[in-house]
Amino acid sequence: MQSINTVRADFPFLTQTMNGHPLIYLDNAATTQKPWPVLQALRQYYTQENVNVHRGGYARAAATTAEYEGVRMQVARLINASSAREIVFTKGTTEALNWAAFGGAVSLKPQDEILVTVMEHHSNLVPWQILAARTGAVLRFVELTTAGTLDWVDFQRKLSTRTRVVAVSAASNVLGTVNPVAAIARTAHEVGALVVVDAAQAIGHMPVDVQKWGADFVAFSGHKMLGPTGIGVLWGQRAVLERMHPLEYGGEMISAVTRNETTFKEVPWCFEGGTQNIAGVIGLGKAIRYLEQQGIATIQAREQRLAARLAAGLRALPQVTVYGPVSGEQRNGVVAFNVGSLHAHDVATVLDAQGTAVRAGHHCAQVLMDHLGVPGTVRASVAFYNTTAEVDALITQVERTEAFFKKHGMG
Ligand code: C6P
Repeated sequence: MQSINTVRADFPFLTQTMNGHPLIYLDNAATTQKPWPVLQALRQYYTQENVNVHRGGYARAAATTAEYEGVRMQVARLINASSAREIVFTKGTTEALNWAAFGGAVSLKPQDEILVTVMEHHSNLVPWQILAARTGAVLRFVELTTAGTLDWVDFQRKLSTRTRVVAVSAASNVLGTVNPVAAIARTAHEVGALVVVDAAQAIGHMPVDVQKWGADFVAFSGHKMLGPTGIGVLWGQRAVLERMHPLEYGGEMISAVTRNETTFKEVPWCFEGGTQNIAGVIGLGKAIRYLEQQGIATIQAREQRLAARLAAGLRALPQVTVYGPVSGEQRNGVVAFNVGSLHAHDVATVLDAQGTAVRAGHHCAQVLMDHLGVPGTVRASVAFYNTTAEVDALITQVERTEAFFKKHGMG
């Protein structure tokens, strides 16, 4: 990786102030910042490459179509898919997971079971809840250990021949827990369940190898990996994608249309009806190239180091509770915490006043909040472009917050 100053110079967002202080952006799990190559690609697309894809026969249309399809190949290489035809472009993780649930790859009958974990983001929970309600299937939850990791014994206990789907996040957006996806997929396949992986917090932060994972679907968002918003990916095993039906019918996903019937394009193009987010795809391609230049393993090591430093610094403060595994390989860059009995939003407001951006609340993981017994947490999430000075500043700010509220008889 380049020096931290060189890296930071690629991210114009980071040079701002907030509330009169240099901005410390520690909300990277919500969305990551975009480097110049991505920003320039978006500008270039709209100023010089803005044509529709898969339609026009003129030179510019062919070039933009080739660029768009080139990004499909880039995505395939990034996640080690065996073919670019296993890559479906979506709006983001949420849409991708909805495709996985409602696209017809899963067919459920009453008393079939869907297994999710207590740490799932609503995007990998609500679709399964709805699918269960529509089909009479039963939604079951794998519990967590006291360390905040998936309880493997409970997983094995709840997995049975009735389990038709196992839906699990590769990495939690609250606990920072990294789940053993390959082992989960292998075990779930032994009972014939379909395995759906929410990789929103893994992609761009750790190596993702869909062949090693061996799942059936993997979903992620471009905006959490330095790319634009409004673009994401559903990867599916080719045979599983072939079982799916389109959820959107109309332009460009067809092969031939007569007055009475329509035949559809092949996978994955039959799932990309209407004009797609072409700029998003092109920006995503530049984000992937940027990540690969920095090196995903290097990024992971740096983020783990920063998060471990942050978690250790916060844990050392008497009133602070840090959630999730202590450190090491099972953790990503997310650190959720609370300060005494202070409301997470109050803590975040105090940090905001000092120029630090963190998220507070339930983080779209209310089942997890119930499990933790709190209405919400503060959450700091690092990216490789954060500095140790920023992490240390947050620790000092939390320490001061703790002292301030204590002095005033609160918390
Ligand atoms: N988590 C966060 O602040 P979308 O919004 O579709 O790009 O991603 C949804 C999603 C799915 N799974 C996980 C594990 C996620 O973390 C997210 C998005 C953001 O934690 C926004 S709620």
